[in-house]
Amino acid sequence: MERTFLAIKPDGVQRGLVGEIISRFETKGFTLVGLKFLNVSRELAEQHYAVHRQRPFFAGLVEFITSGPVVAMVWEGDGVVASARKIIGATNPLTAEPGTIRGDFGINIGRNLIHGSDASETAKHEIALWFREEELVNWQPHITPWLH
Ligand code: FUP
Repeated sequence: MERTFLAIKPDGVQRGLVGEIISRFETKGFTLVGLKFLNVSRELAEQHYAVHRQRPFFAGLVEFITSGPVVAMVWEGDGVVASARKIIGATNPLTAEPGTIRGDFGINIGRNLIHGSDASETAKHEIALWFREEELVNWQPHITPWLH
């Protein structure tokens, strides 16, 4: 079963959007298999955003993601990587479609509320970076197997 890594960034937490954001994936029918609330270390932030190391916004990105607590999650389901990206919306909240998380709640590209893995391989790498294997719960909802 496919998994993705999602993180509600400090702005999502500060604005009280944790429940709203989690709801979108839960009501869609995906399965939560990992969840933690943490202050992100500079080391983890730099590893997570390593692909952006040469970009001008890298320092600001690391500064921001370490500025306050983050909700880190792993969600499971067929097609969850691509579907979660759709639910999240475009990187720039100003151009993200209404109905997406960023389209509904954001206006600033540097404060776009949530991270979602961009591909299955990236997801595997990010999950391993943020979670130990024993922190993930292997389970399947009994009543709605057809959702997956
Ligand atoms: P996304 O996959 O939609 O989260 O976006 P990217 O991986 O391209 O970018 C990672 C983060 O860098 C974004 F969430 C916001 C930040 N960013 C900027 O601050 N400025 C930019 O021009 C592009 C990205």
